[in-house]
Order: sequence, then structure tokens, then C-alpha cells
Amino acid sequence: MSAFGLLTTLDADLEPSGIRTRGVVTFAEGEGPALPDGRPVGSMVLLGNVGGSIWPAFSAWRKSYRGADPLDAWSKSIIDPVAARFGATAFYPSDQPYMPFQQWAMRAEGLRASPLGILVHPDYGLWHGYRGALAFREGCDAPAFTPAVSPCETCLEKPCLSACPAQAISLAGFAVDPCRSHLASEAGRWSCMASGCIARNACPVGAGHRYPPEQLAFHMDALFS
Ligand code: B12
Ligand code: SF4
Ligand code: SF4
Repeated sequence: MSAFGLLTTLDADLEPSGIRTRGVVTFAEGEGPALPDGRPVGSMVLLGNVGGSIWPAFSAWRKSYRGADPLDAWSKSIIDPVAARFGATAFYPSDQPYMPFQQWAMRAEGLRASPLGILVHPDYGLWHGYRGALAFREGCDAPAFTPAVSPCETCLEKPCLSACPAQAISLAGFAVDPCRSHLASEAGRWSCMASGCIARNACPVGAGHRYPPEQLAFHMDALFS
């Protein structure tokens, strides 16, 4: 399977949604997850948003949606038909059991984790995420990826570590309980809940790709609920 041809066609197909291809993972025999028929996945194309790329299409669709988990439902409404057209099996990041999307993304684009737990991208910083993956039985001719130096390694001041008012971010990782307590407080409602995670906003990498205010508020609601 030609990775270049596949990614070009998929990107054209997905363009109106703002979902982008986010690299390819090729698995050794038996290394990847299983397809519904039990055979192992040979290759996987990751799909996601870069900056606010999905927000116009998603927010327009959401106006007529009344169910739970709108972003997951919208992602499936876009990706399931694409999977059917390409003879692929779709995997989703919020479906249980959780699939190792971040490990796949590290292999697909050579990304590394930031202190927040989110993977940091050299161009998009912390402003990107994953909406699904298309799994194929066949392998793929995607070239081996040489990991780039993580922006965190050259970021000497690390403002993300000192910015959180709840001290929820440290080099040991992200502590969800102090974060959630802060979000429930009066101060948290006027700061992080209103304008997004202060620690994420403090990162200088890819600042031009920061999510629009409505998207920031949407993700904070999801984290709090
Ligand atoms: C459970 C979960 C959470 C839990 C974390 C609980 C915990 N301590 O593990 C909570 C609810 C706290 C959380 C929060 C957030 N999450 Co989250 N989360 C997930 C989810 C659904 C499953 C993680 C998992 O268990 N994977 C299974 C293991 C086997 O996969 P893995 O690749 O090996 O897992 C890695 C992660 O677990 C990571 N990790 C460990 N601890 C934490 C903690 C956090 C906060 C994160 C982000 C990652 C992380 O290290 C593992 C090794 O590489 C993933 C989607 C997915 N399927 O991976 C999203 C995911 C990791 N989350 C994501 C995001 C963006 C967030 C938030 C920023 C969302 C928000 N609403 O603001 C916040 C972070 C808040 C902050 N201030 O930084 C993105 C990360 C994208 C990226 N660029 O890397 C993912 C991939 C979802 C997506 N659709 O893109 N998350
Ligand atoms: S502020 Fe620096 S250390 Fe923190 S996520 Fe951004 S680049 Fe990495
Ligand atoms: S949302 Fe607020 S409290 Fe939670 S980690 Fe980000 S800055 Fe800290």
C-alpha cells in the first residue's frame, strides 16, 4: 500500500471536516491491535485536529445534536463512512478499552510527552489531538520516522510548570484531583474554565494554533464533567 497516495486521498476526503491525517504506524506481525475478524492490524493512519481545524465543522454540526459526547459522536459520523469507503476498521480514542493513541502518535510523528501529559508537536505545540484511526490489515510503505528533538528539551524556563494555580503540573506528571478541585472553585470558574487551562496556555510553542475561545471552553467543560 502506498502511504503517500493513501494520505493524499484521505486528506482530500476529510478536508471539509478539518480532520487531518496525523501520520502512519506500521506494526510488525502481531504487534498491533486486532481487527474485528481477529487478524492483526498491519498499519494504521492516525486522524486528528491541528489547532482549531475541526471547530467550524464540528460547531455547525453540534447545533442540531442533542445527545451525549458530541465530539465523539461527530468524529464517528465523519470517520465511520470514510473507514467503510477505504475498507478500514476505525478505532476511537474515547472508546473502551482505551487504545494507546499517544504511543501510536509518538511512532507516527516522533512526538514526545510534555509535562502536562499532552504530546507536544514542534509546530502545533499542545494544540492538537486525535479523533480516530483507520486500521488496515496490510502493511504500508511509510518511511521510518526519525524523532525530532522535543520542544520541551530546549524550553529552559518551562512556564507550564509554574503557571498552574493548583500546582497540578509537575515533572512527575499531571495530578487530576487538585486540577478538578480548582476548576470547581470560584477562582477556577473565572480563570481556567472561562479561558482554558492556564498551564497549556503558558506554553510558547505553536501559540498561533491555540484553540478558539469557544473550543477552549468546550474542552474545559469536558474535563470537569
Ligand atoms: C483517560 C484520559 C485522560 C484522563 C487521564 C487520567 C490518567 N491519569 O491517565 C484525564 C481525564 C485526566 C485526561 C485529561 C486530559 N486529556 Co486526556 N485522555 C485520556 C484517554 C481517553 C485515555 C488515556 C489512556 O489510558 N490510554 C491508554 C494507554 C494504554 O495509552 P498510552 O498511549 O500508552 O497512554 C499514555 C497516556 O495515558 C499518557 N498519560 C498518562 N497520564 C496522563 C495524563 C494526562 C492528562 C494525559 C493527557 C496523558 C497521560 O501516558 C501514557 C503513555 O504514553 C486518552 C485517549 C487515548 N485513548 O489514549 C486521552 C488523551 C491522552 N487526552 C488528551 C487531552 C488533550 C486531554 C486534556 C488536555 C483534555 C481537556 N479536556 O483539556 C486533559 C489534560 C488536562 C491538562 N491540564 O493537561 C489527548 C492528548 C492529545 C495529545 N496532543 O497528546 C488524548 C490522546 C485524547 C485525544 N482525543 O486526543 N485525559
Ligand atoms: S512550556 Fe516548555 S516544557 Fe512546557 S510544554 Fe511548552 S515547551 Fe514543553
Ligand atoms: S486546568 Fe487550571 S488547574 Fe487544571 S492543570 Fe490547567 S491550569 Fe492547572
